[in-house]
Amino acid sequence: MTALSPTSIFNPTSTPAHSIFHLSIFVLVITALIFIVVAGLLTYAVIKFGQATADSSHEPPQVYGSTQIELSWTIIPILIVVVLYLATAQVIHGIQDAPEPKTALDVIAIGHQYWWEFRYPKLGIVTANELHIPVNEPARPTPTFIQLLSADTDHSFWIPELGGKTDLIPNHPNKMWMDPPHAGIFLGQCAQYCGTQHAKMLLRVYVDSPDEFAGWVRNQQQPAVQDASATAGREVFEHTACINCHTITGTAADGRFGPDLTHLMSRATIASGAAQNTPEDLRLWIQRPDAVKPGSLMPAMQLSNQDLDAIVSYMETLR
Ligand code: HEC
Ligand SMILES: [Cu+2]
Repeated sequence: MTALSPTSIFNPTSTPAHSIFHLSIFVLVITALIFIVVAGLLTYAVIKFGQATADSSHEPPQVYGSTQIELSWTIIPILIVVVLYLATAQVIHGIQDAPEPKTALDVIAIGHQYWWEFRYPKLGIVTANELHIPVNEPARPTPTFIQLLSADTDHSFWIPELGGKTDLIPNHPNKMWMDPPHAGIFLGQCAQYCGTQHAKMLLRVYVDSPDEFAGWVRNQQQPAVQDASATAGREVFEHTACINCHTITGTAADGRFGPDLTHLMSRATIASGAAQNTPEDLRLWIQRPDAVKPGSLMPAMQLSNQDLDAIVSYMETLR
């Protein structure tokens, strides 16, 4: 198969995605067989007996109250349903009750209108929208176990190639896991309508080689760099309401309503994939978030051009 979309459900790359894919093919085959048998019998009957004739001897024999026929149309469907039920229950059990190995990576994903917060409690990392996880190696399994929470309303976490869709429900922690066998970028999206900007609530998962992942972790664990060339922008930032909604470690900013910006430049996109992380898009975003994502919960801060430029230069130093 070529040219599959990056969010194709037909290209499973992780154990849970594989078992869901196989189950869906199995269900599809059984239902296709039922369709062929029923449609075949129907076509046969229409062709054989569809023609009205004056001679009523053409009518097939009429059967009344056959226990045999009634048993067969009761038992066969029951068997089919039992088989489908058992196959589904086995897959659900295999995914939901998989034991978490000691070497697994723990992540907490929190859905917000309209962005994703990712916390790595054991590593002391907080980031947004772009999730980094290590490749799973059979020799030393490092699957990623994700606890799913919500800060406001219902969302749904779905990376079709890596795992099934799982909801993030307020006050009801859910979990899911994935064990991708090779590196790459996997895309996904919020799959539960959560408000105006639900469609621009994209997800990006970087599956890194062990070395790349260790490097990423080291960088994320550093406090924000204090770059002397950006002091002016930092001043403006620290004296604006930005700090009530955003965190930058090592500064006065410790808000949690919006994404952590400590390592903003380590992300390829901003605003949950709504724009690329370029100086131009970043400037536009800070000036008028609505131009990028109408209805987003970040307000336009009415900064002067000078302050805006200073803040953007400051943001560019947050590697
Ligand atoms: C009322 C809270 C609030 C204030 C004040 C605020 N922001 Fe935001 N900001 C948000 C929210 C919420 C998002 C996420 C929006 C989305 O993706 O839908 C965001 C997103 C961002 C992003 C994109 C981050 C990413 O990784 O996607 C940047 C950069 C940003 N804000 C910078 C600023 C700056 C600079 C200021 C001050 C001039 C500011 N914000 C003021 C709430 C706020
Ligand atoms: Cu959502």
